[in-house]
Amino acid sequence: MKAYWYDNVEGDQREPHDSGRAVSEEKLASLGVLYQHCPTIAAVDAIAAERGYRNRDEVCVSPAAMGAIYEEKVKSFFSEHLHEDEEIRYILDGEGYFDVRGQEDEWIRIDLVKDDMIILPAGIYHRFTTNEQNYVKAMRLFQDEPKWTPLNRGAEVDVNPHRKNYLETVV
Ligand code: KMT
Ligand code: NI
Repeated sequence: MKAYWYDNVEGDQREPHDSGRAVSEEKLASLGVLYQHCPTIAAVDAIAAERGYRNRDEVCVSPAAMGAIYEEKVKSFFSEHLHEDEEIRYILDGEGYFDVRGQEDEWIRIDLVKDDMIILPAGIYHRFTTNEQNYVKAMRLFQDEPKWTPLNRGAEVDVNPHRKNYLETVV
């Protein structure tokens, strides 16, 4: 895992967009974003058990796995959104970027590789993209039913109770 402020320079979302200014794991934690290195599935299982996550699936985001809809999917993952539940992702192979909004609403890019797990709190605005390798295989963990309805950023979602609760935890 490596995190840094996004450079906001025009260009493909899959480019690194590294401003050169690093963001620490402590800073991420202050936003409620938790990083875990899980070298084994046993380590993933332990976190899942601790947090009451009973279900999981795997997704492969690549042109080979998705065919013609790949580009469209990659664009849709990159629309800024939040969820009413935590989002937990564990990278099984390849690499991808999760961007999360910092306290002043600036983007922080989190570069995740194999064995990296990220836990995003409910209510944080974020987005995802593959990198220039166009390949990531990830495990999605969920508590009960798969429920990761993305609520796209907008006036209505800005006042969602989960958004409000989240903001209270960071200020
Ligand atoms: C998400 O939440 O955007 C995804 O599940 C994308 C694939 S998981 C790396
Ligand atoms: Ni999401």
